[in-house]
Amino acid sequence: MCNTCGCPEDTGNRVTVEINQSLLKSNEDMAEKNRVHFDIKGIFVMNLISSPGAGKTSLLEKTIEELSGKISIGVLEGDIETELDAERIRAKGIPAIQLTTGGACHLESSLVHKGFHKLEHELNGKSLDILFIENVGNLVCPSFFDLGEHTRVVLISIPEGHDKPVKYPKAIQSSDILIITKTDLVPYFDFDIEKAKADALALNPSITILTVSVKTGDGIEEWTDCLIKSITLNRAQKS
Ligand SMILES: Nc1nc2c(ncn2[C@@H]2O[C@H](COP(=O)(O)OP(=O)(O)OP(=O)(O)O)[C@@H](O)[C@H]2O)c(=O)[nH]1
Ligand SMILES: [Mg+2]
Ligand SMILES: [Zn+2]
Ligand SMILES: [Zn+2]
Repeated sequence: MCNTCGCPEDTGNRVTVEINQSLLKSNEDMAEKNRVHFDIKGIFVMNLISSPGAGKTSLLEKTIEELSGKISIGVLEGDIETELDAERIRAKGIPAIQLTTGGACHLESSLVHKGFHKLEHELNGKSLDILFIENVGNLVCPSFFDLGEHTRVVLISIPEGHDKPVKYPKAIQSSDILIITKTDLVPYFDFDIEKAKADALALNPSITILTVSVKTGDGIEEWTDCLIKSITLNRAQKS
């Protein structure tokens, strides 16, 4: 794990380990506050994590196309630099706040807290059914930082290779849903979907696994059904 993010490192340096633990603890405290904020407002929140380019924003664009008019959606877009992803979401008519970390390789709950209040201000009293948080493209560090989400979703795309679940176990173990993306590319890569699924289930037996392609639309209905069910279940649990 990298030095800048505060994730645990095997440096043998007790001071570094203590600082990192305190950083993670303060992140967890703020994540709990975020969850309370979300629950008071009745908003179901998903945190999307993946390597750069696995297809997080593309999946959000497709989801918006399928569900806008049926449910109200908001997005917090995490990136190191630029407003590009937030602009892509806004172009679909959905409110989006860009969270730029200025170098940090993951989102932290304090930045999400600020972003959520900014989004609320923009919404001007309008409620949301679901808030997506797109994390910084990175399959390592975002796994260690709770943002206050209800559900964490990890995306692994076909070009990345089927060994990614075993090589990045924390991403699988800390997530509720695994989405294997870009399945239209299966003919061009040696990606064994059944192996990736079996490895993910061995690491996390309760993980839900979906396969999608935003290019062909394969698996998108299962994904949007899963979203609607999650929103409904979250509401029933909180009422
Ligand atoms: N063939 C194919 N390409 C896809 C699919 N989904 C996304 N892409 C392409 O993959 C590239 C990256 O997609 P993004 O949605 O920007 O990926 P991301 O995970 O949001 O990337 P970062 O925010 O930079 O981490 C783009 O060129 C997309 O067009 C898919 O289902 N099939
Ligand atoms: Mg993106
Ligand atoms: Zn890092
Ligand atoms: Zn607040």
